[in-house]
Amino acid sequence: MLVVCDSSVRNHDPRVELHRGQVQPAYENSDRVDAIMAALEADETFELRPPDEFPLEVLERVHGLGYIEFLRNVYAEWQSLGVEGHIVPHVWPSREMNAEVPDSLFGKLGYYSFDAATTISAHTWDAVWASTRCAMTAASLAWERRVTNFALCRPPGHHAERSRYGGYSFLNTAALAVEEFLSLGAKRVAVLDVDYHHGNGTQSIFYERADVLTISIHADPKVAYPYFAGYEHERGGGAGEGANLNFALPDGTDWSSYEPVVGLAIAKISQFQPDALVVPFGADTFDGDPISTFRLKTADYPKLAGHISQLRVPTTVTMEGGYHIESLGDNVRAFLSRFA
Ligand code: OKP
Ligand code: ZN
Repeated sequence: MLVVCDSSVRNHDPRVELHRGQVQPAYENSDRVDAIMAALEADETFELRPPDEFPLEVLERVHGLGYIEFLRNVYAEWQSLGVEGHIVPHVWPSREMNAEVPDSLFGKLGYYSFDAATTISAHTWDAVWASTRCAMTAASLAWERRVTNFALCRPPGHHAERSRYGGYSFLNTAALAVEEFLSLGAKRVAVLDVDYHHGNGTQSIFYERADVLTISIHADPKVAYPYFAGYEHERGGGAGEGANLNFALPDGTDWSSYEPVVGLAIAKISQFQPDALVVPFGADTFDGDPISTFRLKTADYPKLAGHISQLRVPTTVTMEGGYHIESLGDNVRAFLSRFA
């Protein structure tokens, strides 16, 4: 299987994360990529290649221009303030406020984000731009060769909205893969998000679209991040009514309760008859994941992939979460091996 990857995704360095009232080492760190790379490099069935070049404007298929410019410039602006410490927003517009983009960097940080657990560092832009190029290159090659392949994206992307970052995500790699498929001639594209967390960004980007079916299987947002999206009553709006589907599962979900839901999602995708598929994959559904509560085992990932591969359409898997470093390489390889 082809793996599109770029070492510069290692250079996004959040260092710290605000977690349960403590500033602690970030769960989402570059050890994750190293673990996945080591596992795939050791297996000769995977062929690694770098991403292609793309013009920056491709990002406007998904993201707002003001947001793109903000992300490109935020670190330089931060440095010019002469401030110490990590770039973390501390104020957001409430629902009562009619927000406009403020001039102050601290105001802009709140305007363009939705949580305080997602920090920006010197090379965040280079990393997230490389990560999106991995996703778009993979989609383009999956389309051309009519195969399933893997974009080793980092950090995650599926929480990123059109103009807001959060949930460790800045640019929505899965959404950009969808748009790449559409630009190459796909008429309908499906997204099956199997990260532990709801893919709120991808949902919101395509919410009113009838040509993109978004399905996410995740922990119930009543008790799990992102809390404010991922409910089952969210079914798409306008022309996209019915083209978004959420499966919200309880703490402790294991393969025996996860698998039937995968079956429902696959049936729905089959009916939709997509020309291509994007699978934002998180290994944070794993039993040992430090920030999650599902109970999937390493041996369950090939079974999950087996269901998905029945769809038989050009498919790009984008890497999302997964924070149990010791098992991450094995889990990703186990999942991908069933497609290879
Ligand atoms: C990203 B992906 C506070 C908890 C914040 C954010 C979870 C983002 C998960 N430290 N949790 O979907 O794996
Ligand atoms: Zn996740």
